Amino acid sequence: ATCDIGLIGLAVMGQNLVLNMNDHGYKVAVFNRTVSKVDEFLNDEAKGTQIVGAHSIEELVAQLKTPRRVMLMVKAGDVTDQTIDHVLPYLEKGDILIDGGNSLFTDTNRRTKALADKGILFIGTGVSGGEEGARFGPSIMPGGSPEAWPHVKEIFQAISAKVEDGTPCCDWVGENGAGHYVKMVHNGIEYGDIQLICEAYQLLKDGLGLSADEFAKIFTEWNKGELDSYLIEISATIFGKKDDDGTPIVDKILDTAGQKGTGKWTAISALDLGMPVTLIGESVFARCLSALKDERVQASKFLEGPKKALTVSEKEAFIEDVRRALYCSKMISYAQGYMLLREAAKSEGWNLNMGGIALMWRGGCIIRSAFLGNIKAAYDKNPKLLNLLMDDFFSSALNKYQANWRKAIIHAIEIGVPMPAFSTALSFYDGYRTARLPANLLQAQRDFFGAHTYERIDKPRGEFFHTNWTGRGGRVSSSTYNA
Ligand code: NBP
Repeated sequence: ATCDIGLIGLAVMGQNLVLNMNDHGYKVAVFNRTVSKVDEFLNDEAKGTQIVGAHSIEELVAQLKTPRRVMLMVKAGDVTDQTIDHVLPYLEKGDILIDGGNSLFTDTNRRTKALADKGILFIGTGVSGGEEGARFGPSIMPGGSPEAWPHVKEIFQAISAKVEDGTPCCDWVGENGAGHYVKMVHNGIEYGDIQLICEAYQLLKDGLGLSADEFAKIFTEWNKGELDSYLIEISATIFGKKDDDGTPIVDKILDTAGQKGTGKWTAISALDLGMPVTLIGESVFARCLSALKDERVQASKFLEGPKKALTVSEKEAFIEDVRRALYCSKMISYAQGYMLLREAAKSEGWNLNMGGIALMWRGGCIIRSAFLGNIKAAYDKNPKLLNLLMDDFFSSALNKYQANWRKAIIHAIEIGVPMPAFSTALSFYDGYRTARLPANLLQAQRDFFGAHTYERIDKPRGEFFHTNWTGRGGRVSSSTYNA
């Protein structure tokens, strides 16, 4: 047995990770359910490498040095469970099984425990960066059995992306499903970033009538400043790409969005934990609305927008308003994502390193950006930071740009452009900085119709009161638990 690691699942992610490991001097054995893909891979992309093909799981495992390391890059869900069941009979106590797919963190919690009972060390890891990341340096977010980490640390950090100073975008995240949780929130934030960019695009397109070529220039400029990021960069390239007939390809793409579930999982987790992660939620719903294409086309014939199209007098100034509004909304989205991480860590007993997570996302992955360096700096300055928005860098940027932010959204409302993510970000900002919200009235209503009781500002917290609002009710109140 001479191989350093075995990998099962030769689709786009698996193949590229294997080639990446090979580049870094690791000898990899590979297997795929459809076995013909193993030979195709060896005769094509992997030709001339030291990669070893296997035609069965037994053959794959027999190639591995002990303790054996087997990584799965297969479809998440039942397929991952089935594949684990197929590998298990060939493993021994102390071997390491790694799931690099987009698994739901609760599945990873379950698998880590079940495999630990069998003496197998399990890692559930997020791998981000798509095809190119996998090939040349992804962001890798591993969690699971802490004893497994020393066995994979070297190889994972070797193949991962690196930030400018050479630090790998891969470090231990935490126990059980922590790695997959962080990857899920990463994907949720990715949904948010994408939605924000799309809203900025529509506002400028409908508000100023800009062409794809003008967008290519604007996004190239934006990518040089505070918004410097992979998604802004690829958007600039997308706007510049022409179809065979010389017209921009972006203008020909059908406006219905797909999704594979990680944004939805993030929103569900936020609801479960009671965290107001509104921007990711709106981004998921925006994709759902986009998918109702036929219905929207029909509705467009019935429902009117504002009568007059407002014109923008200062074109350049308005583009700058939108840029600043995008930046402010993005700060809110990351603050919300970090609130969710903080709450999940509390609920799952994970000791998440918030600055370390920003560093892992700094390179290799889809949300990589200069901005993540500012998040890292905020947590370096104060590892116990309650909320990103309370860091000087973020609060002063919001204070400086909020007038532009409001102006952009007001204009969108006036001309009838939907801005769910921009506006929920601003509403969150205004809610979060409001010391007294109207929930006093809400509690009164709940007490009125359901005797749900309320606390008073002139009495200690935790003391509950009921008012007989109509003079007709009894003296019995409902219990005060929060569901
Ligand atoms: P897919 O998610 O399309 O998975 C394809 C692999 O799963 C193939 O090897 C396929 O084998 C195997 N598979 C399937 Br499908 N059903 C199987 C079954 N019943 N038993 C055994 N194997 C089965 O590939 P991918 O896009 O490379 O993604 C791999 C993992 O990485 C997924 O969990 C994905 O969510 C995650 N991920 C993907 C990306 C991305 O950008 N694509 C990024 C980050 C993470 P076959 O060849 O025999 O059909």
